[in-house]
Amino acid sequence: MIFTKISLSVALLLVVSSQFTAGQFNPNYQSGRNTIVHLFEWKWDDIAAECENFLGPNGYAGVQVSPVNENVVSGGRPWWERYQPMSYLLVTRSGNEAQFASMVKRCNNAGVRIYVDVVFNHMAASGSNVGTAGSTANPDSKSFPAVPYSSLDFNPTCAITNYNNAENIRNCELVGLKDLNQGNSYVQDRIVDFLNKLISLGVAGFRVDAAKHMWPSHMKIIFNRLNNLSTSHGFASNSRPFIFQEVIDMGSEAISKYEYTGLGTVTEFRFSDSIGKAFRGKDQLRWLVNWGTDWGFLPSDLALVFVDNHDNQRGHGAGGADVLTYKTSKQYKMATAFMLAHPFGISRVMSSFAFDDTDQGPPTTDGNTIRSPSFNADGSCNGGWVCEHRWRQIYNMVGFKNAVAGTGLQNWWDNGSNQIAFCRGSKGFVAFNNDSYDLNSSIQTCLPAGTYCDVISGSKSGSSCTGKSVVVGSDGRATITIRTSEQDGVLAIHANSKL
Ligand code: AAO
Repeated sequence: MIFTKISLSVALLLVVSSQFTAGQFNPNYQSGRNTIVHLFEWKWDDIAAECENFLGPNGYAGVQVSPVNENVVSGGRPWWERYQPMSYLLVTRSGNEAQFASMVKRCNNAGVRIYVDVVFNHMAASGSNVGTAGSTANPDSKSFPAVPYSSLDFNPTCAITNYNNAENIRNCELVGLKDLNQGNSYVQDRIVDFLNKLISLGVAGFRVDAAKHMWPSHMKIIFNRLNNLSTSHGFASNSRPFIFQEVIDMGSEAISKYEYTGLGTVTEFRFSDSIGKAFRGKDQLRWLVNWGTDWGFLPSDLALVFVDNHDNQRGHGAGGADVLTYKTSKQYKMATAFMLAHPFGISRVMSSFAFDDTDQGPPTTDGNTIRSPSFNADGSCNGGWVCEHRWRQIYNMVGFKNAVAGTGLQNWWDNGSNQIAFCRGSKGFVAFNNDSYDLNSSIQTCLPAGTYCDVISGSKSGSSCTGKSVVVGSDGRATITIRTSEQDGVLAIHANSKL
């Protein structure tokens, strides 16, 4: 009898905990939406308006927002001050708690989910001692009274010096940031309270900063204690927060990304590196025929993929000269179009502010207050904001990805070099030309006969197309032309761009 009771409760526990972990892989998108955009350093009020005016209407699924909790105020206001927590009060240069709560609500109502970049590996480094909510701390003595944390809550002081040693990576300080001990139950409580508060405000999940620097066994305890997503914010009951962990694993260090895949999805930095090399011409595009796990990537549903992120676009993290950014716009748009056309991975689009100096913070009105983006007649941004997500070639491919959802890749075509094309079921077709000569060939598009608007060179507007039109014959074939003189090296047509 006792035995049955115990085994029953063990079984129940197993069911419950497996449900918990299983849910953390689902991005909780609203239906028909498939792409996250990182609105790096945007203010909450501006994100709310962007959800309503642009992201919702253009089919974006979610926004990764910059860290929401109080950070240190650093001289010159570099962007990276936000990765130095002072407390878990929700006050930053992006806005306060009321503004954050209002943004989450307005975005959910617009069909767009919010994912918070959460920093709980560490607290601020020595240096400044005042935060964006006015809290003071003494990082030198590991005293953060606004949490409160004391020296008892941190690992002993030592520096990360050896990426071939897991203990050093996880128990020592990343660039001098005071290293919290997530094995400590008091620290776990503070982190769980912080994350559950965000869940109560309606967020859909978390980007876990510096996950590589924390023990997976500690993170598992924390994630399993998170509440289900809030049904009052429109999530299905029993939905688990989506987790994507920042783990840089290029294949040559002590820590493997596979140590984290039991907990949630993981950022796939090899994707960023490989796609940059390919579209910079260091790899022929024809080799992309087996793009995916054959390239050393995580399985598709575990891989959070991107062309660039806020670190590697400016040489931080796993940054290399091969990473493509807005600064190399033709190749960047091609790589982004490939990411969004291809079925591999959970895709994230980067949205940057322009910078020359890699420490430079976002545009401001007075050196401190973040400036709101303003918009040109064609919808693009100005005022120092690049807004890649508002580039036609990018947002129209977000629409392409939505239109072809659920289909596989088929009918791969290439010219033996840098001209490639493929179909997504009978819903979409895309072609790329990265050769130094024109593409002009008859290719199978897999689409029903008709005239389609190329969503790269223009957009469908009523019954006409502002860009190139493509005529698909009754055999599914079409003459595809991408000249080297054109602004873009891509052509894309899909079910919803039929004229
Ligand atoms: C700032 C100052 C520092 C100062 C510090 C404290 O810049 O000079 O000491 O404050 O006062 C961001 C900035 C930092 C900034 C920090 C705090 O990037 O510059 O420090 O805020 O304000 C590692 C981590 C990874 C981390 C990345 C930047 O593993 O988690 O460094 N990214 C996240 C955030 C990031 C943030 C933090 C973490 C901290 O996205 O924005 O920092 O919250 C190897 C390792 C990687 C390691 C890199 C960099 O990478 O594998 O794990 O990333 O080294 O050290 C090839 C290899 C690749 C290798 C790379 C570089 O690509 O394939 O594996 O080379 O060697």
